[in-house]
Formats: sequence, C-alpha cells, structure tokens
Amino acid sequence: MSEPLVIVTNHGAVRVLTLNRPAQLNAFTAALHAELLPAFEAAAADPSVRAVVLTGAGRGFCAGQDLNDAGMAAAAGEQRDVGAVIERLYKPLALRIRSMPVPVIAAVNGVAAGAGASIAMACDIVLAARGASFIQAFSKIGLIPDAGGTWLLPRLVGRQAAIALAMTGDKLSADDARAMGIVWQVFDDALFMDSALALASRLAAMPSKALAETRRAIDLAIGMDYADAISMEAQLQRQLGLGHDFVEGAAAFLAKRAPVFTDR
Ligand code: T3D
Repeated sequence: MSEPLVIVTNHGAVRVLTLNRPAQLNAFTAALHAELLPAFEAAAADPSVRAVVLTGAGRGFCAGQDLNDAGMAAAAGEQRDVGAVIERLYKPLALRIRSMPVPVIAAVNGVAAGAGASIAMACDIVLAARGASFIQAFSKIGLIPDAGGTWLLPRLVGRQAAIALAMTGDKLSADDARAMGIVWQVFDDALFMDSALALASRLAAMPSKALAETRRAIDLAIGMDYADAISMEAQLQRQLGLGHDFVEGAAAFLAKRAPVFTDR
C-alpha cells in the first residue's frame, strides 16, 4: 500500500494534518489536494476535534504547486489552464480553512513557497520554526501570488512590502516574517512541534464556536465601516450569548472553577 499524502494524527482534541511528499518539499499535486480537502472536511465534521494543525513532513512545509504534476492539468479539466487549477483545487481548500469550526494553526516547519505560503497565511495562526522561510516564488515563474495571496499578503504586511516580496520573490526568514506580521511566533527547530501542539491544545480547550466566530467577525469587519462592524458584532454576540459556552464560561468564572466548553 502506498504512503498517504496527508498523514492524519490526533493529539487529544488536536488533529494534525501532515503534508507527506518530503522529497518534493510537500509540493501540491492533484493527488495531494484530493487527500487534503477531505482531511479538513473530516476534521470539521468530527466533534472531538477542537483545533487543527497543518504541517509538513521532512525539511519543507510546502513548496507550492508541484511544477511536474501532469495530473494537475488533468484534474483541472483543461490543459495549461492554471486559473482552473486555482478555482477547482486551491480555492475550495483556502475557503475550507477560513471557515473551519475550530482554529487552524499552520506549523511552518521549513520552506513555504508559492501557494504553500498562501495556504499557510490562510490559517488562523502561523507558527514557524526558526529555520523556516517564506518565498513568494510566483514571479520567478511568470505568475502572480495566488491561492489567496494577493488578498492575504497586503493585509498582513501592507501594500508596499507585499508588492516588494511578490515582485522580488526574495526569501524571508522566519524571524523577518514574524517582524512583518506573517508569523505569530517563532520557535527553535528542536522545540517546534511541541510548541505548536501546546498552543493548539490550549486553543482546543477554549470555546471553539466563539473562536470561529471571532475569525468570521474580523474577516467581515475588514470590509465594513465602524458602525456596521459594531452592529455585526452585536448580531454575532447575540447568538453566542444564547449558547452553552457563554453560560458555562460565566458560571465557571463566578464559581472559580475551570470551564468545560462544548459548543462548536
Ligand atoms: O497549475 C499551477 O501551476 C497552479 C499554480 C500554483 C501556484 C504556485 O504555487 S506557483 C509556485 C510554485 N512553486 C515554486 O515555484 C517553488 C519551486 N521551488 C523552489 O524554488 C525551491 O525548491 C525552494 C526555494 C522551495 C527550496 O529550495 P531548496 O534548495 O531548499 O530545495 P530544492 O533542491 O530546490 O528542492 C528539493 C526537491 O524538491 C528538488 O527535487 P530533486 O532535485 O531533489 O529531485 C526539487 O525539484 C523539488 N521541488 C521543490 N519545489 C518543487 C519541487 N518539485 C516540483 N514542484 C515544486 N514546486
């Protein structure tokens, strides 16, 4: 039997999805997409999963689109139509990540290039091993940032830095990526996965529904004016206020005990 292209493991309530094409730095093929999206769907549907970590096997996180993958064009239905690949494979993946009912952490263990960097940035929190790097590799092969990169990058680093990174395709170290706002925290390589799992476990014990709605509210607010954002917050807060987790959180605080959150 061949190795899975996505290794799925559980660490308590944390589901870890490991891209598993280490010899190609976990570059995306149609076959990898065909395992990764269902793996996210399965995590979304499983009530025992309260946080997801996306990482890579070996020395890379993900080198973006596999430039050798003949199956990719076939899966897109049209030869050489890169746009179709984005629409049919990367867009559903990115949207699934951005609408997960639980927090998603990108544990960037090594190089994240091209669409690999975009998918990392689509996650809620990006952690990086000190030896990891980020490369907007697209310009070097005559493309623009995709898989959400044009939307995500300027929101994280600002317009000028986004354009400079995308035009030059220069490699950004983990520490520089943190300074620019792409990465939340950097950990020494030897401690990296344990540190990522520790944060994921902490988030898994928190009120999942409120965390997912926090992501949604912030994404919605970006396109709104101040007054509309406050009204949107009121609407979401009304729903959360009627949920179990708010009652439990407040009761646990007043009783000076640890809360047990279950909403999802
Ligand atoms: O249809 C579409 O095209 C959709 C478009 C999607 C958007 C994109 O993602 S476009 C961007 C695609 N990605 C790239 O252009 C990155 C290409 N890779 C690199 O520039 C370098 O590999 C890295 C900077 C990421 C890492 O460099 P380094 O020196 O650490 O490793 P390496 O030796 O270059 O790579 C190791 C192996 O992985 C090597 O294979 P080999 O020679 O040992 O058999 C290399 O060919 C392979 N590899 C790395 N990236 C890719 C890849 N093979 C296929 N596709 C890759 N993207």
